[in-house]
Amino acid sequence: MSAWQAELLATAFLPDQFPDATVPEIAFLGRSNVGKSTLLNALMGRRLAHVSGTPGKTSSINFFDVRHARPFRLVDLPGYGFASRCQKERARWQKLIESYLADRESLLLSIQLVDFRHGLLENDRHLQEWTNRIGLPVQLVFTKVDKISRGRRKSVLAAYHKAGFFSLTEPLLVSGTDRTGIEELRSFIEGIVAESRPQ
Ligand SMILES: Nc1nc2c(ncn2[C@@H]2O[C@H](COP(=O)(O)OP(=O)(O)O)[C@@H](O)[C@H]2O)c(=O)[nH]1
Ligand SMILES: [Mg+2]
Repeated sequence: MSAWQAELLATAFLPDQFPDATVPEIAFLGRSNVGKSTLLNALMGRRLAHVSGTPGKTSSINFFDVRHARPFRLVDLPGYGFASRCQKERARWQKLIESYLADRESLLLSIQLVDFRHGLLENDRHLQEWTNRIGLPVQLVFTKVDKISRGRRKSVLAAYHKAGFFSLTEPLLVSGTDRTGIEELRSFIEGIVAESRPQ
């Protein structure tokens, strides 16, 4: 399997800027700096998403069209948990994310990214409770696994299992840097799209 052919379709700062919901969508969300842009770029095989050393920069939702036998979209949601954003800006951004996740009829699944070194932090858990309450399926994906040695990964994951979380299937372990788990995540997403009803 090779990288997907993808292109940026739309950037939305407001719900009325969302493109028509004509294609199945997979949304990516996580705390700022979790490695979301790096992962999206690894999946798409192109630097379409902006990688930043400064967390909390992106406040728009970006829609990427993936060319495929069954076309679908990857949706890059703004990172959460960045405290120093001003309150008004934070409220706008929360409304934007929530209106997308709660109302988007073409949304199949959201992929929640969590840094493998930290596990689920308080705002990750709040998001899990909220998505669970609105009935949105969530797949957990742990990022930056290259920062933990192979030998330790199993016990780290077991500790997170013990602490508890919601995930559609067993969490996937990925690294956008050394490409661990990228092919598995691609197949997982293609499987979700293949199982979905035609729109
Ligand atoms: N070691 C390691 N660093 C990563 C990985 N993914 C991202 N980073 C670094 O983490 C920082 C934030 O990455 P970015 O993709 O912009 O995160 P985002 O804010 O979630 O979009 C950057 O300095 C990246 O180089 C990874 O898989 N492994
Ligand atoms: Mg980013």
